[in-house]
Amino acid sequence: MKLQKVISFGLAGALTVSAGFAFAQFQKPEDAIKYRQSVFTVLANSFGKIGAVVKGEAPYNKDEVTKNAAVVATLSTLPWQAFGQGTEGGKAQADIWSDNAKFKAASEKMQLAVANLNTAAQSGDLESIKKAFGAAGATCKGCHDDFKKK
Ligand code: ASC
Repeated sequence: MKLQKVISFGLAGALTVSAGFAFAQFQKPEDAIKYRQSVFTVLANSFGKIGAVVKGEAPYNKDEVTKNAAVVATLSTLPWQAFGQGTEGGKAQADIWSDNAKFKAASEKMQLAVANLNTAAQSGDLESIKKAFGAAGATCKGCHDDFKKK
């Protein structure tokens, strides 16, 4: 095989694999909806556990808060890939797709805020944790106000 042919086959193969991956991940819109809702459920659970500490409803334990903040930070990167074209539904408002740049900006704001919460958790300073938690919660609420059905 000529080198050029080898390269073009290789490129076509790579494109097929990457496109195939996007489709293979969610075979039906309901799969994407279930995926993003599941991520938000687990994320909210860990975020809520930190919230209980912040509100004084649970004792402050640095290791616990650090673990939960790490879960939140990791999961914060995941839901967005499950809001692709054709996956409208669940509690998602249509604006997610019609004003996707705004949704993306809101998702990035949230990811930054929870990364800051993760840093604060590692510092072990409860006052910084409280501040970072408040800022992160505001990004959750902001996105819900604009993009989540009530
Ligand atoms: C939570 C949770 C949210 C946010 C939001 C903050 O604990 O489940 O969705 O905080 O209520 O305003």
